[in-house]
Amino acid sequence: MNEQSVTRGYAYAKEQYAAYGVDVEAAMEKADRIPVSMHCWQGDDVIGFDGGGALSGGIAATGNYPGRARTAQELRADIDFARTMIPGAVKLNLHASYADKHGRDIDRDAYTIAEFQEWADWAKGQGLGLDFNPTYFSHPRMDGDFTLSSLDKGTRDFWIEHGIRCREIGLEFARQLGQPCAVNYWMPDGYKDACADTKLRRDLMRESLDAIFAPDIDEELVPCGLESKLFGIGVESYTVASHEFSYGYAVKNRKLYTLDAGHFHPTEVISAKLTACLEFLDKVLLHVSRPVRWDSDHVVLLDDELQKIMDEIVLNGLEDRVLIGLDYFDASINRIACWTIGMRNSRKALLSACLAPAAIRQAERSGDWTTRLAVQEERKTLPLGAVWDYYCMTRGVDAGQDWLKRVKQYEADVLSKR
Ligand code: RNT
Ligand code: ZN
Repeated sequence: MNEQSVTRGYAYAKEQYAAYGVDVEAAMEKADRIPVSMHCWQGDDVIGFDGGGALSGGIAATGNYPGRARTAQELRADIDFARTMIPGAVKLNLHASYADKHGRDIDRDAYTIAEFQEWADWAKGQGLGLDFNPTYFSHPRMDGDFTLSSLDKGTRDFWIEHGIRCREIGLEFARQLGQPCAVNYWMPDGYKDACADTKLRRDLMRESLDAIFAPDIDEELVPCGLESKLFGIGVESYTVASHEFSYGYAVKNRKLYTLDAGHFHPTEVISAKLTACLEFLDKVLLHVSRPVRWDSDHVVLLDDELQKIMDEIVLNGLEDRVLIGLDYFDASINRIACWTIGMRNSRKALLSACLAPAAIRQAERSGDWTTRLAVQEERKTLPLGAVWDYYCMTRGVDAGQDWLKRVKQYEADVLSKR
């Protein structure tokens, strides 16, 4: 983009926002600092490198666009490239299935930092923090769709050990990288068809989670979240770790609750749940995603719900209590564009939240709901795009659609040769 025209647009935007009492410079700085955790699994369709080769557990990446990362080296190179187009504070969210076993016969119940040292070294070199996830899917030790709530004790124990290992690895990441590592627990456990006993599996799941969280591991450095879900593909009728189960467990045991935007009934939105959950929890984790008719994990758009999520965080001063992460996986278009679009949209929505006129809330407080509605509507057409372009330009990241040309070039030079 032309630097002069971006600068001109910015000068105009600054004036427009100033008329609403908004300090644009301060808003850019604030939006820039809020961490967003970028999910590694968009780059390879959630397949991972520890042997599974295929995705299971009620989730599915659809499409077969060429260029999927086949090795950790390729995935890291793709992330490095994507990050040149993504402004603002970023963390990288890793799954245990991205372990590098170095040819050894080692399973998920025995992973240590050794299987992730390359990731930690790379993250350190990039100044990136890491978040982490045990992988309770795509593995032969799954008992159908059951893991921590399997009726078989040996199976449960295997997955309990995996859960503990991931807390230990998270602690190592936090120590090596000098920032907390959030560990998210999502288990696909459930039944495809109507079941007779809904209690037994939940009893087992609770016991297994208690065992995972029994070892004393600093929860400031390794906050752990429990992700609920409504249903999965092939697991439609009953989910062990449902909303009530996961939220209840988190509240009772002082864990985090993970809200995934695709894990609720179609008319429910997670933006509406944040301040309610935070009355009873210290922190929540977010999986910002986009369900289309089901938990389809489409690329995050700059839509009303994304804006509402970021508004809830920023306007309520919850930046330290809501850990933002993305979770989607589209294999039907360029995967690096998927990351770039979703990450840029998330940052754009954060910027818009930081630019929101205080007059809206002030009007509500004083009972002037006419002004509240009027300014809410005016806000929608304030020149966010001009501020965004300037923000990108001054952070050394492509403004406008300039990034797309570079993605196409990378596709021609690198991805198409895979
Ligand atoms: C699945 C959950 C879970 C996964 C990732 C890969 O429905 O959303 O968070 O998408 O852990
Ligand atoms: Zn999720």
